[in-house]
Formats: sequence, C-alpha cells, structure tokens
Amino acid sequence: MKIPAQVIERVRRLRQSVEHHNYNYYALAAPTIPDSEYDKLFAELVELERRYPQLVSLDSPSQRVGSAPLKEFAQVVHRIPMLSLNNAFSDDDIIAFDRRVREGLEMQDIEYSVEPKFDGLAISLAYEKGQLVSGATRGDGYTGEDVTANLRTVSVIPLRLATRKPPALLEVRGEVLMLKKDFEKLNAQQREKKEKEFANPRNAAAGSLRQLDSRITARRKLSFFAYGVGQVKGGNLPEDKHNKLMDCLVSFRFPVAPERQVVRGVKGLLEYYRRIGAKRDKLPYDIDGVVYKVNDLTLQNRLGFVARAPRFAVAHKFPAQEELTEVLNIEVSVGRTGVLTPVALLKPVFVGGVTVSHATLHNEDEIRRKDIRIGDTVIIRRAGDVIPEIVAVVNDKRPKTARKFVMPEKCPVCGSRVVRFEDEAAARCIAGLFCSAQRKQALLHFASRRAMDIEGLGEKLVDQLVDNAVTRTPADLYKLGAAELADLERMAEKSAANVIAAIEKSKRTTLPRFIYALGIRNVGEATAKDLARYFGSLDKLMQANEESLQQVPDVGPVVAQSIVKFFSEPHNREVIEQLRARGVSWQEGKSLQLAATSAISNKIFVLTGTLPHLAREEAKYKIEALGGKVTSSVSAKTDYVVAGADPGSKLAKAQQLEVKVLDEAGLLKLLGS
Ligand code: D41
Repeated sequence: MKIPAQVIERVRRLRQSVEHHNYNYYALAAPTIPDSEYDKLFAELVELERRYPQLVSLDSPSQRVGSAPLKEFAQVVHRIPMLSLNNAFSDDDIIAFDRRVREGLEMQDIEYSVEPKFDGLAISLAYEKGQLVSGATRGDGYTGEDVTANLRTVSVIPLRLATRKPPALLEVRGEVLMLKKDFEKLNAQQREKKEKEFANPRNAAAGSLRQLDSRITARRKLSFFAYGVGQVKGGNLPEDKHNKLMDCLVSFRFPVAPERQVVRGVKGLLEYYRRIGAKRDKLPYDIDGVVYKVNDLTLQNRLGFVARAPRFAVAHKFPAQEELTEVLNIEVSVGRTGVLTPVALLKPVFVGGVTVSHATLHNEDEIRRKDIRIGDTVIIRRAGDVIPEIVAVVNDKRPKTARKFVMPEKCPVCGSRVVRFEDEAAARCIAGLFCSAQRKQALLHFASRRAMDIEGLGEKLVDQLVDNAVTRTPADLYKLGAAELADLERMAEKSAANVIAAIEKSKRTTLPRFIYALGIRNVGEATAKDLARYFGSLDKLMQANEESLQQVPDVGPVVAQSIVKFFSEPHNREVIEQLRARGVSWQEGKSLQLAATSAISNKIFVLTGTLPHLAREEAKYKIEALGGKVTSSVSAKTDYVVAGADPGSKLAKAQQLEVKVLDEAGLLKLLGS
C-alpha cells in the first residue's frame, strides 16, 4: 500500500512535536501545552502508526512504552570508567581545591564550568551513528547494568541525535531523576492503591530504573540531564571547553542543566554556590550540591586523576536535608482544642543546618501509614523553613525491641477520657478547660498578638500561672496583682509591672479581636471579623442560632454549630461576664443589615498618620462595621485616604492620584456618627 505523502509528513511532524513537548516538560520543567493536548498529539501518532505499520520506526516516541520483562540485567563494562567526584563541604575545602588546581597548572584565575549536582542516578548512553544502542547504570564505575530497555522509555532521552553528521560513536553521561512534582503524583497514586510510598524522588527514580519490566518504567515519569561524555569516535565535537561540549549536546537535543554557568576563580565558585543554594527549594528537581569543573579540557587532562576521582572537578555539597536518626520515644502533646498530637522524640541530629530533636507525627493514621515504631531508625527531612518530618522508616534497621505506639486512652495531662470521633483523624481529650494543657493553650491564644495582644504573657509565664493555680481562665488575668506575679519564679519586679501594664492596656479592644480571643473551635481571625461585622454586638452573636449564623458569609453548618455550642456552655458565658465586669470593652457597631445600605459599603479606605481621637484600630473597626474595607496602600482603586498628623508618603500618593482625602471629622461625618 502506498502511503500518502501528507501522512508521512504528518507523522514526521507529530514525532517532532511530541519530542519537543517532552523536552519542555522534563528538561526545562516548563510545559507549553496542557497534558491533555499532549495526549491528543500522542494518540494521533499512535493511530497513524497503527494504520500504516510500515511507518513505525524504533526511534518514534510511540516506541517508548517498554517491552517484555527481562529475567535479569546483563553486565556492561565501561570502556572508560565512570569516575566518582570528590566531595567538599566548606568554603575552606573549595579554597584548597582551587589552590591545588592553580598550583598543579601553575596558572592564576582559573575558568570553571559550574552546574547543579543532581540527586539522581548516573548512567551512560551509547549512540552509534546517531542511534541510541545501549544504556547502562554507573554501577561501581567499572561495570554497570544494561538498562537499555528502561532508558528507551525515558521520553527526554533522544533515541536519535538531532544532527545530520553524527559521530560514529558517542557515549553521553548524565543523571536520571524524577521531577519533584512527578514524585508527588506517583506517591499520591501509590497511596490510593495502598502500595508503599517512596521516601524521596531519588528512591523513586532508582526503583523505576531498576525494573526488569520496562513497561513499568514507562509508566513512571523519569527525566534526564547530561553532564559529560565518555567514549567518542569521529564527528567533530568541541575539544577545547567543557561548556562548548555541553552546548553541542544541547544541539543534539540532550537536556543539560539550565542553571549551568562559566565563572572565574574561587570567588565565582562561592558566589554560584550561594546563588543556587538560595534557589534550591524552588528548583523543580532535588539537588544535593553544585559541581565545579575546570572548563578547559586540555587543562583537565593535564591535571588528571587521583585514585578514582578527577583532580579537575569537585562536588560542593549542601548541608544534608535528610539524615538518619532514632526514634527514642513517641510522646503526646495536648493542644488548645484538646487534640492529642503524637510527637517523636529523636536522638538529636544535625540536618539542613539545625539540630532536630522532635518531629510531629500528626496523628495515629499517619503513624500507622508510615509504620513508625519506638526504636526505629528513620529518615528525617528538613527542607527550607518547613517543620522537620519523618519521611520513612529504614526497615532493615528495625530492632527486635521496637514497640508500636498506642494512643493513650486517658489524657496524659489531666487524666480525662480521650475520644476519637469517626469522621476525624484526631483523638481529643474531652475535658475542655478542666484540662490544664488546654487551659494553658487557651490562655496563650487569648493573649496572642492577633487576639488580645498582651505582650510578655508567654509560655513560661502561663505555665507557672496555671500550675500554681493563680490563673484558671482568661478572666483571672484581669485580677492579677503585681505582687502575685513577682512571687513567681524568675519574675523581676520590672517585668511583672510590664505584664500588668500590658494586661491593663488590652482591656480596650475591638469586637473581632475579642471574638477571636475566645478561641471558639473553627473560628479563626477572618471568621471573627465576619461575625463582628454581621452581628455588630457580642450579645447579638451570643443569642444567634445556627440558622441565623449561617447567614454570615463563609459560615457553614460546622462553624455555626461550634459557635452555638461554645455560647451554650455556662462556664464560657460566666468567663465572658467576668471579663466584661473587669473592664474589657470594645466599641459595638451596627449590624450588617444596615451596613449593606450604608454609604460606604465596599468603599476602600487607607488610614495614614495619627488621628486626634480615634486609635487606628478603632477607625478601622468603625469603617469595617459599616461594610467598608481598609487596605494598607494607596492605589487608583482607593476611595478615601483618612489622614491624621504626620501622614507620610501615602497622603502624597493620594494627592497625586486625586483620591479623596478626609480628616477625622470628615470620616466621622461620612460614617454618620
Ligand atoms: O549532577 C551530577 N550528579 C553530576 C555528576 C554532575 N553534574 N557532574 C558530574 N561530573 C562528573 C565527572 C567530572 C567525573 C565527569 C557528575 C559525576 N562525574 C558523577 N556522578 C556520579 C559519579 C560521578
């Protein structure tokens, strides 16, 4: 059957297009079309190849689907050994490396090619006359395993070099890895299938590459970056500079680290290290350092090797973000709402730049899912500013004495019953404010900056107040005397006086802050604001039933129920009564029914400078109570700028943008009071 010329052309185009999008996705981590579009192109290619089987060729992207499983991997001897890299951990190590290079070459100011160090698996790819013929793992550097079938499924590895004059033989070396987002997706799938999750992208890549059934590898999304060449015969590859050699690989359509660069001297090296280090968490792949190579290939040869590593290159490692340590115990901490959170007590370990001795385990299900036991050796990770977490257990290191964790049936703090509701992952102590742990947390929350803002009332002080039975409820704070405080351990007279002053100052507050400070379950700062704005007064809020509560924007049945439950508790009503009796007060507003029709509803205000009578918070509250919004910077969208004394640049900006400017009197007039 004769194949129409358009079909041949279309197939050629489709193959090019599919490879192009593979490259964008895996090498640049910047896809330019949605996955669904890619799938359509791929399906069309497969369909044309099904209709015209003569067109199928081994280098079509449709052939990257894997083949029948192998019994075992064959051994491959690397004709040129795949060397290892020496590691360096400090600036001094790098200064010494550069000195050795300069002394070895009797030269100054060396040019280096620098690149990220991918945390993947080193492999070697052999191309004969431009066709991929074999691929192998690094193994011990001298012999590896033949994983050709698996590597053919990695969509970003060229099956054919993009050149008309390919070398007779070209061996390309690089790292196979899994992008962070593909790792997350794979683990989500594993979770769904109730199969074991991978500890990190590197393990996932290793597990995928070492499959005897390449059809499994094909389903895992692997990526690849080239970092060098091995054997070369023929062709005219650049022979002078490493960076030019890499440019040539790019022209053959190999992915090469987009972050690579050429720098000079030790200063250039260290600057690069800091720059990449700062970007590390944002990169689409895991890296564990950077690699520096003398850029001149002739100079590389002159420097040669020591033992199994080149003198011309070094890996400058980042502080490890993952370390092994032991779980000494699993303790339980009680939070403000009574939730019992298991916390792993760890043998202290230095990871990601800090010493870690605790890791939260979230809840029982999480412990069961990861099968973490007391005595286990675990992988602990700390990435960026994220709270340290246990990634996985090292199963072969589990001692016989390892013990499973059991959630206590009694609260470890107050001894009350612990319950776990069916629809919740959390176990809770049911004692509420009778539990001293919950009382402490409730007090800390009450005093926190965004609630009543009592400066100086921190964890240590609250612990003492509660443990010595000086303070049981937030209302008790307002009858504290300086003498009582000064009696406490480590409390100087001066700081006692400061805390008393801060408590006094907090009496004058706003309704949203007060509602938030109560610590009603499911009522955060934003909900507290909405409630205050809607009801205008605490009494109205306290009287509201579930139905009227759900009239408030963003308040659903769960939140409404928590609120009703909170205010129906006699103890809570009593504490609120005492707080008011002891002088806690705020300006009440009108309810939203009025605000909806007010002149300022949805108008945008910016406050600047000091107003003669109103505190900033009060002015803000009054505006918001009538449905206005207060933002912090002046733009063309601003309706009013309210300016007091020493207004600063916001006033100038308002005048420049011709935004209406009000003084305090003007504001009050507008608000109708
Ligand atoms: O990204 C890497 N992991 C990486 C590894 C890299 N960027 N460059 C490397 N360069 C070399 C030399 C200088 C020996 C050609 C390497 C490795 N080697 C390497 N990877 C695993 C063992 C050695």
